[in-house]
Amino acid sequence: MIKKLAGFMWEAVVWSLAVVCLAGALAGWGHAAEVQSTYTETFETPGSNEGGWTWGGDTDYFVESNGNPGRYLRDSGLVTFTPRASTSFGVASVFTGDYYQRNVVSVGIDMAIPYVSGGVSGRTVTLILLNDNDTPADLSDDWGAFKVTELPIPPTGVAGITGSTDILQWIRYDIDVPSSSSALPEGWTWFSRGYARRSGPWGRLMRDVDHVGFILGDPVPRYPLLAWDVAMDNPRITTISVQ
Ligand SMILES: [Ca+2]
Ligand SMILES: [Ca+2]
Ligand SMILES: [Ca+2]
Repeated sequence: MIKKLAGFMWEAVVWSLAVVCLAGALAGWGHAAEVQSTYTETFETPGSNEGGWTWGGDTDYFVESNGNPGRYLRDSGLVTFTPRASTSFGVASVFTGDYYQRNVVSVGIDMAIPYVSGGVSGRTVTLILLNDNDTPADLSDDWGAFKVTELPIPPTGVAGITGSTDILQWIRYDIDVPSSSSALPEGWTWFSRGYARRSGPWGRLMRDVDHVGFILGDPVPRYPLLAWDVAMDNPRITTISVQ
């Protein structure tokens, strides 16, 4: 009998909670809530690399600890003017696709520069978004836009060593993407590899982004060729949905 009564009371509690929830839902009727959500590739699961993030060479490797936090992707043998942390060409993922429909508000990444062979002061991070013109294997006809931010690239060098592992100086970057803008947003510049298309509608780019990249510098000036040791963790994309 006591058990039965307890069960009944529990049921009553559940029902009253349900009514409270219903009342809350009714009170909020007509007020759509904007919910912001971020997808992050933390690299914590071995073998997981949504979007095929790479430093562009073929010498990327995963390090098990001292990321931001945990596992991260590093390239210690990169020789280039401007390293780029990017998705792989031809790989569809949560980081690419229809930014307009998904209401993308920003993309982000954490980066560190354990070593570089020359001076890089004054450089800032650039975000580039490209459409592959439906030919992912042919980079010459890609087009899109980039934004040179005012965010300095990470400090160079390591903060120390634990055991045999570097302690890196991680910097977090989140860069706005005005996916619902009707024209090229302020601060953005059109990009075309082949000069066949010097510009394109921003709306068309936002509906079909095939490639996302974070460049350690401005893509336009000519920098000296340098040897780099670079690291990335937590590439992410933030969207807003109305519920
Ligand atoms: Ca990680
Ligand atoms: Ca292409
Ligand atoms: Ca496409």
